[in-house]
Amino acid sequence: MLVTRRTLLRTAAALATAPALRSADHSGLITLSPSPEDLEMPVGGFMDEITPQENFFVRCHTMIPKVSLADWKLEIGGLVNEPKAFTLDDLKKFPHVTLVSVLECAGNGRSFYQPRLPGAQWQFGSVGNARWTGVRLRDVLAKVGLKPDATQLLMDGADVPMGKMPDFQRTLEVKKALHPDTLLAWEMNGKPLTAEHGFPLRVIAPGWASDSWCKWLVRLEALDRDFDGFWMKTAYRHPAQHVAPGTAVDPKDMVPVTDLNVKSVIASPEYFARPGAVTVVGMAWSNASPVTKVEISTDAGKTWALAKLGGTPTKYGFRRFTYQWKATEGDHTLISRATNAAGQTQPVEPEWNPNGYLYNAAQPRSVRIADAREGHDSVGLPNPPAPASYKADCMVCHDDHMMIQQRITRGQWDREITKMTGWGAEVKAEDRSALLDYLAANFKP
Ligand SMILES: Nc1nc2c(c(=O)[nH]1)N[C@H]1C(S)=C(S)[C@@H](COP(=O)(O)O)O[C@H]1N2
Ligand SMILES: [Mo]
Repeated sequence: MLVTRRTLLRTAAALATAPALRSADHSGLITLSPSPEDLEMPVGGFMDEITPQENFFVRCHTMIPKVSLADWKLEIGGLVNEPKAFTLDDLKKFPHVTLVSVLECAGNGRSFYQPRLPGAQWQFGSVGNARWTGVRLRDVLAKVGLKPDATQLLMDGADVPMGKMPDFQRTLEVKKALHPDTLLAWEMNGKPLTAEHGFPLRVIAPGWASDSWCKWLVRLEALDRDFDGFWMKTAYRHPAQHVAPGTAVDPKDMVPVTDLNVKSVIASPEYFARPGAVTVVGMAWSNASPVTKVEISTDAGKTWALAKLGGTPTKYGFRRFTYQWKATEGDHTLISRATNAAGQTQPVEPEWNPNGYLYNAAQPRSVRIADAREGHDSVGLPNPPAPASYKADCMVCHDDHMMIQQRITRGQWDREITKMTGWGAEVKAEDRSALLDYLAANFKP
């Protein structure tokens, strides 16, 4: 189907009039993009071992779909002996499982990469830790009988793409799907999933980045081959080997993002503290291999000391760490560095990759120790008036915030315009250079 600007506007208008389904108050989150919603948890959120719903980051590629439980079912087909559709009540008949796991966006930390990369400019907080309740995916698959030649499970949610953007469809390796910790969950922290987190059902793939945690799940299809949709073949891939920052990588040398990296974030102190005894507090997490050690440096990495691990250890969850610091007046650089049971440690140098995934460098943080807090700068908004095409072509689906947080080069904006035109934005040839000038001048690195 050809998507004209009219149909695009109509879709946007229809979605805009749908009732608000968000049930959590997200006013404490950092808005990267209000629509579709990309909301980040501020570093203070790393004080909580279990992240409450209102503090939990939100990442949506499209508008949140309106799902009515009365019409909802999960269809399972493809290479199975007996294709079936399950209601939520049907699923609730399988044995229930509750587990604690971190959910982290593959793009978390993207904003720290140099050279900079396009995409949502997450800093620390596109990650949270929750208690998920549901059933084992493998129990449900046993009911439909997965055929022996099935290798991948295609997951599809109820979300509909905007314009000509490809539908968010991803596959899970059958081996991961059959792992006893892989769940189909309807509850987060003891409450039904809210709309933004995937009501009524989402995939829980502990230890893996959250692009594999399909929300609003409506269909699973067993395949005997790799799926070649955009979100598997092009997106969510990173180089198999280390590459120098800025290198163009041949797509054949890229592999899908799966396991998370070991990581830690200091929650407190955030920017300021008074001189004297200061408790450094934060959270560390990892993949299927639990965190075994967190080290702290208060002198920009010259010396390191062991932090104390606290809280409740879980296989896939946040692990609290604390460190008692005798802070003296002045500016200090704090760094935390976690290690897991497999011996993986956070690197000092970020592992740059062309899509900006799985950032886990031990991140230096500046803290001022002083008796009085001093003022800080605020971010300025773009100045010269925008060309009409900015409003007509970009603002149909986005909002200024999406542009502000990018901070990318002119060449990168040029490629973004090409990508967006491919996805249905109707940028007229005569408008393109003014639009590019505006984007490049106002939303630069
Ligand atoms: N159906 C569907 N599932 C999805 C997505 C999506 O856009 N559509 N986004 C994925 C990505 S990239 C992330 S980071 C997580 C975000 O989960 P959250 O919004 O519950 O924090 O959902 C994942 N599951
Ligand atoms: Mo993500």
